[in-house]
Amino acid sequence: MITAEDMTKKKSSAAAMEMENRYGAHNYKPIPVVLERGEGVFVWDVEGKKYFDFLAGYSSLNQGHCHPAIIGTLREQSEKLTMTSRAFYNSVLGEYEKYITEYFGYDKVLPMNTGAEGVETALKLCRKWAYEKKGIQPDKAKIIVCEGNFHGRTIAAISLSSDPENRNNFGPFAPGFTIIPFNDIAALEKAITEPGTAGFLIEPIQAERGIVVPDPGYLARCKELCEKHGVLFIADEIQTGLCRTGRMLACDHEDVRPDILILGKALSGGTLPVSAVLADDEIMLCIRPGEHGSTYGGNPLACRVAMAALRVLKEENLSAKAEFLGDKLRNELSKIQSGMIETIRGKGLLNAIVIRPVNEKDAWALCLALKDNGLLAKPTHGNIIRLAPPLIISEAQLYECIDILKKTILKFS
Ligand code: IF1
Repeated sequence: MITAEDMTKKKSSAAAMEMENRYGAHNYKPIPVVLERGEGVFVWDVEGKKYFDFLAGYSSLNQGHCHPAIIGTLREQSEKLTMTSRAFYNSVLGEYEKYITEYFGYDKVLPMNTGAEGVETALKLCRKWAYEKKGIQPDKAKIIVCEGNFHGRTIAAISLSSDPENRNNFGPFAPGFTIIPFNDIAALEKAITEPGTAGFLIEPIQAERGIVVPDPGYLARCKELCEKHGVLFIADEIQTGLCRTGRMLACDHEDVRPDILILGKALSGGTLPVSAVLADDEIMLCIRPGEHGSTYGGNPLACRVAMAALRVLKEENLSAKAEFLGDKLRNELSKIQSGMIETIRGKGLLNAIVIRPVNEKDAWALCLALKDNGLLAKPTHGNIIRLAPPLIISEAQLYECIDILKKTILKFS
């Protein structure tokens, strides 16, 4: 039983973990650390221990924890007007819509909240366009996706997933999706000719799968095939976008302009859920008043914060930083002489170490040891450890982290 006094006194990590275990759903298995404060690349646990954050909120913290410009904007707008719903206009939304559409070069934006809502919005836009512009038979639209994808946890997003863990006992699933191998042009060439094909939804790098980077030229070839067959190229840049891979968008590495662009996570600089779907009028105007939306989509607080978060990306030149420091990180990690390291891979500051378990020392055990040494990371899919710090990390801080990684891995080997 947690007493009222328990709730007020400063919680120890153990007490906080026990409270989550007792009162919260068990839909996660976190690394056993209880964070209380964040600033830049650092977080502190409730006992005051300091860590480098090498997960950065799954790339929602590209600008770092509690960025002063973003928090200042959040604070100012939060004392003025936070929410109107879209039943009325508000004084910020139009300014934000102009800002973000000019920032990325699209006619229009549809503002949502979570990444999954952004993906759902893109799927609905693609289907609407298929029936109303491409003339596909009602309810016959097909959208091609890639094996190993992660596009969220909604019923549609898991319907197009190939991962049993995301799907198991959540059926029945939504129809209309074709799964092909990632990084396989021949597979797309074949699937894209299927009658009713309307869209191709892809993560430019498969992050959740373990930072799987496709061959150079793959994205550009996919876009060419989509143009040739009148199929929409839909880029899920929720995790790869916003400077994470060394360009504003991962698609920019190959000069690919998505027909529908989905953003999320760092769009708010890690303050609150903000997502956005961008497209040109021919696609975006297929949705008419009353056909789609959400309670919080386009609220004035989210709009102000998103503009501040986007401004920071450019003003602090974070894509160039991610490119420069990412190369350093991969180069230094590849020098570590350890049988535990199978592969180092990534782009910009979206990287992973694939671990070869030595005895019972696996990726989880290594992450616990890294935690003890002051660096927080977490395995994805078994023995792959994602390494994705805030992009504002300095070169000196990066080298401190490389030393922690090296020391910890060598101690394991
Ligand atoms: C969890 C993963 C990462 C995403 C892409 C859409 C979404 C995500 C490419 C949905 C969200 C998050 C979800 C979070 C952990 C994290 C994750 F492991 F689940 F897959 F980052 F790799 N498209 N990814 O990465 O966005 O609705 O969450 O805002 O569910 O555990 P969301």
